[in-house]
Amino acid sequence: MKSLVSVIMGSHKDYMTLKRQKLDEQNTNQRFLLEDGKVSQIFKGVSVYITGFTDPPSAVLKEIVLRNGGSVQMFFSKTHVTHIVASNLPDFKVKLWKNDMIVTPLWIVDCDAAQSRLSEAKYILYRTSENIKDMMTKNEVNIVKSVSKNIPETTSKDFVGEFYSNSRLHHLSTSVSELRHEVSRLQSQYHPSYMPTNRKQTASVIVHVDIDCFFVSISLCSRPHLRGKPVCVTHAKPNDKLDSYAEISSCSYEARKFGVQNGMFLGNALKLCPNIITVPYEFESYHKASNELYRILVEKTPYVEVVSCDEAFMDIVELVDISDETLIQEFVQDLRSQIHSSIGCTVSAGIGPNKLVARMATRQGKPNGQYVCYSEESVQDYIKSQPLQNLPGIGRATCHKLELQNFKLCGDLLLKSKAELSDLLGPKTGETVYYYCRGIDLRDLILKHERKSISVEINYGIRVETIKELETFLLNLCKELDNRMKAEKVSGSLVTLKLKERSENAAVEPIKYMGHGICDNISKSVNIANATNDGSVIHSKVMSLVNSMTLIPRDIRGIGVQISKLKDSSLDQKNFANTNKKISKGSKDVPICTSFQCSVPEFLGHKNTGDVKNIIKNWCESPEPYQVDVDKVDEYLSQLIKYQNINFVQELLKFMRKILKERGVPEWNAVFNSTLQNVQRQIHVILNGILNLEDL
Ligand code: DCP
Ligand code: MG
Ligand code: MG
Repeated sequence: MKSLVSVIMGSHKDYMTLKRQKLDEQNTNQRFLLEDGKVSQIFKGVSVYITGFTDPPSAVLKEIVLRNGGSVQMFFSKTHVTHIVASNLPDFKVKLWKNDMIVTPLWIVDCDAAQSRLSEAKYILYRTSENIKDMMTKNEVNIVKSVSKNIPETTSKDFVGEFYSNSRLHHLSTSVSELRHEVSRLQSQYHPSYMPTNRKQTASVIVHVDIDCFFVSISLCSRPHLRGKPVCVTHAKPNDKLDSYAEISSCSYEARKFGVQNGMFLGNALKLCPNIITVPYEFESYHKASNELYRILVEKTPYVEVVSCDEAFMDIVELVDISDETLIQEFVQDLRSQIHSSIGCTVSAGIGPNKLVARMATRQGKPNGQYVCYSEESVQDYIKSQPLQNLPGIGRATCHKLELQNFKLCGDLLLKSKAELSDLLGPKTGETVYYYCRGIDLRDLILKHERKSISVEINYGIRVETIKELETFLLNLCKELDNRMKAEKVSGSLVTLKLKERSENAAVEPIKYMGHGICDNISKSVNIANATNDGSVIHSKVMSLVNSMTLIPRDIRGIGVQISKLKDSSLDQKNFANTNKKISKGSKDVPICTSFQCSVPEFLGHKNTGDVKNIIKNWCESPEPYQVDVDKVDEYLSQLIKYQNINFVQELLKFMRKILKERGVPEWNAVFNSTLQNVQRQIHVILNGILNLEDL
């Protein structure tokens, strides 16, 4: 065999061939070393490439594969690798390997445990049409469609509401924004003179509180007989089996003793803890408990930062004598007891000079305890001993890079300069890690929040056949957005439509029932001249985006609408250019609604049809159409349609057309046509009808 050195001047291909031969030899040697020459053959012909973080780690997987007659490749190659093993992959790799067999590490573990080569079907990480076809021909897979679940049709008007009422991620994200509102309300209730501003952490005593296994603890309040048992909260049914992909949102500390963790699939948890008891979500109760938690905190001080539904920071510097650690301990003990007796859940706390240390100290206190790490000396000692993965916000990839260089604990990095860490991890992360390892946190306590955007996005259960169905779905989604904007008292002027479209080679039905599978992300935005919080106006803008795209409706797997450039809606100006001054005061008060039941919408503060027509007339006679005005009229017509006041819609359109026909200005005709199209589209969607153009 040629040595690697002898081919170094040759082609890259030669080099790689030799390198692979060498690795194969190493594989074989290791195999025989491991089993005294007796090798199980269950992975014969299997050549795996293990990538990213895996559970169990790659060294363990490698050992299993080799022990069972397979081989492990250090580099990916289509010709040499039969199976890619990964727990998770970034989007670009999913696309890159869309036609390859990607299995979860569990396949290797389970084959080893069963001492037989199990079908990969249950262990495929992402399904593409290719690998599904492949498995279908081998008759190995039950197509996921056969799973029956009670999901309403995408276009049904209940879909959006039902999705959001069952989606825990939705509850988690909206609960944070609702809690921020609630906290600012409580701040003004309990501390009327307090003006919210973000607060530097210098000279602070930060307490971090976090409820122990929050969702489970709430469930146990009404099920005391389950206390002390392994319990988890999940959407699954009690008779779910080992292949359940239902995610565990919270598990009791008794379940954690078996290795069960939050975020694990129920199937995997059942393997670790067959007696685990599942209980359903109780969103309303979480909501009440979170509000009460924050009420207790804000009653004591306005310096409270909302972190999540069960977790907050507070600065107690003005509440206790901070030179006496015993007093700090007592204060936190009392606080925890008060929370426990009020909401029935135990809570843990960490105390430190900043958010970083306080949060890490909570870990130490869990469950149902507290840990103070406040003096300079104790902070240094404590942080030094912490594994890097305990640093909040420092991801796995960063830890992995550091581990490769043999850095495992925060203390291991103390000799590294900021510049060295920045070179290794990039400037932002490098600097954060540099400070965090010294127990320094330069962030403020966030007490004032400014929302940049509001989104509604659903990437589950989306299956539409036609643009009309997409339009109906978007209308429901925009109504949800309308509700949220009104709840937040904001309006916005930039609308973004976000779609997930099935990638070219992705399976029509992905592994997760009604999930989105492998998709391309598409996003397109449009400005609205006048900030709005009216869902129907947003809908018409979104539809203009849809109409400007080439879409295959049945390939859409995720739909979202975002509104940004937000402003306080109570400051919305009623600025209809150049018009208000010409409203005739004494016009006849004609009731707007002539046929259907309706409430009367306002147009720039006017409900009288005569006044409305005067404003519109004045506008139609101005030299050029202003976009602000077009939007206002479109918005008003949308509201009339929503109130089913079609007669007045028709009357206004006739009225406008008459004036514009006489004027014959092309720009104005274009504006009228686009308004007319908007109206037709909305009438079609909302009332399933169409305006009779003859009558216009
Ligand atoms: N949660 C969730 N999904 C996530 C994270 C959290 O559903 N990815 C929910 C369930 C948790 C609650 O939020 O009960 C609070 O999250 P924590 O991270 O605080 O977890 P727990 O309170 O369950 O456990 P711990 O005792 O570790 O805080
Ligand atoms: Mg918690
Ligand atoms: Mg928490």
